[in-house]
Amino acid sequence: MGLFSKIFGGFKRTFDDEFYEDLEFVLVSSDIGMSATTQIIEACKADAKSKKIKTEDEFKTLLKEKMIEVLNIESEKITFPTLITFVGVNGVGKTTAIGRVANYYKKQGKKVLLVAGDTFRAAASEQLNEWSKRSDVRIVKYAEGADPGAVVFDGIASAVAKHEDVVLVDTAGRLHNKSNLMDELGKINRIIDKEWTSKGFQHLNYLVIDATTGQNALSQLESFNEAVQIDGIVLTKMDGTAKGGVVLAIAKEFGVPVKFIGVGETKEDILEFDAKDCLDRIL
Ligand SMILES: Nc1nc2c(ncn2[C@@H]2O[C@H](COP(=O)(O)OP(=O)(O)OP(=O)(O)O)[C@@H](O)[C@H]2O)c(=O)[nH]1
Ligand SMILES: [Mg+2]
Repeated sequence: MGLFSKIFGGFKRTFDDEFYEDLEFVLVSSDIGMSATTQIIEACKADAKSKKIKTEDEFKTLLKEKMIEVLNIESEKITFPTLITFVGVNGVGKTTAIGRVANYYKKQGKKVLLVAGDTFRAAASEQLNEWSKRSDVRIVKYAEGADPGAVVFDGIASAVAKHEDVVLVDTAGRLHNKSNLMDELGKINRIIDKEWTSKGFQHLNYLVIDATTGQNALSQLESFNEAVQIDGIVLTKMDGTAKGGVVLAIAKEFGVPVKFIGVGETKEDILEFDAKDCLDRIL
């Protein structure tokens, strides 16, 4: 059920204390978090009074406006050439996101290179290879079990030599244990700093989050933030029954913006983040 129908439930409501208590409950149980919920409710209360809001539709418009304010946070603009590392727990959609983001930039006329930094599973680089064909972009990959640092090193050398605009690095979502995974990401980042960022080029880390995850996305962000600085979120699986309300909590509590949303499995199914469109999906 959508958030609005949970709040209004088909009844005609007056905007009194009881209404705001219900609203708070619905927002918090939609993973929006206490802090963002409080901000949204206080802003709604103030405006509902000053703007003399009477109808459900007027209130919905107001609520959406206040939620957009939470989501619209300043973020670093892409400057080319750029290298983006995609991190996240296993199965969230990192590899699929890279394949689709590759198509997105390719269509903008950019030269895109994929780097298969997930050498943990044999199928991982093969899966990325399929995406390189589908989106018609180059790939640098090694055999299973190779050192991911070495793949990234070679990927960067190749990107610099061929003047690529966008370098997208896939990483493993699962290793033997969590500290292994974080150590590996730290190592990849040090290589990127030395070989890429030192040349004055941009490097961003995107955390891929499955929209069906809910609150757990916050602890994923905390864990990955310990190893690397997370610059943006890719919110996948927004086409299903996903709610994705947690991105408001992430924006409010961590100041990390959403960059892309995944809305399916074909190469076209990735959208550049737009707060209004994203909220329409959440609501
Ligand atoms: N419906 C839908 N499915 C998606 C979306 N993004 C990814 N998937 C599916 O989710 C599954 C996992 O995607 P992957 O890209 O392999 O995930 P991953 O994070 O690379 O997984 P690991 O490499 O195992 O860590 C695949 O079946 C994808 O097709 C999306 O936006 N919508
Ligand atoms: Mg993968």
